[in-house]
Amino acid sequence: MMNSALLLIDLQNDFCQNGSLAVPEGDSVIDVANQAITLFQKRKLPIVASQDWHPAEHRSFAANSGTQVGQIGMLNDLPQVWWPVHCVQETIGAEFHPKLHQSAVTKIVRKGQQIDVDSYSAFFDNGRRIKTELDDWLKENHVTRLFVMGLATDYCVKFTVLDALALNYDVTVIIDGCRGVNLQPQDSSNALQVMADKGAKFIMVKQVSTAL
Ligand code: VGL
Ligand code: ZN
Repeated sequence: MMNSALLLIDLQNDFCQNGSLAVPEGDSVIDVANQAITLFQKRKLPIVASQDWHPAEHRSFAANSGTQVGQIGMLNDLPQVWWPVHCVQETIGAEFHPKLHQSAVTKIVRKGQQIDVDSYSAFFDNGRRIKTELDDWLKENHVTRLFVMGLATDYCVKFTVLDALALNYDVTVIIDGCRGVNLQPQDSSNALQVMADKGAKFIMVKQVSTAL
């Protein structure tokens, strides 16, 4: 028997329309998230949401590192894409999308608080030095199977899925619930390919109820 949880990645205003790091069609996944939430709620299964949660001084922000948005540099010995200011703690941009049924969320996991390291994955920072509370929480709740969706396919969804697989979770990506930044046009399709190569399964949200 595998215990499933829904893992919603960064469904926050700054990644949606008019946000500072708006993902193309980002808003369209909110409705998909709500459909999945209803299914998990009915079965009393956990619903976890990650939240990108940066201090205003975060060094992944181009403005704080004297760099250009979208360029790549180094931060603390790690390759770093320079981002616009986004998901600053306690701002509207960091809040979940207003249409998300967030009262159904069982657990919120915040990431990216450390000023000099980015944190795409909901499990670890990009240097894999610090673990968030996600893995321990899932283990305490006997979760072995994750249904993952959200923003952005080519960053936070990708790295969360790869870490989940490395931690031996059974991982299914709800593909119509994901959208990517696509700094390069193929970034999201490449990310999905890497996830598949490492063992992730893909389904559409309408197939979730029979997969549970
Ligand atoms: C994300 C870039 C920077 C994401 C977060 O949620 O995919 N991308 N911070
Ligand atoms: Zn971020």
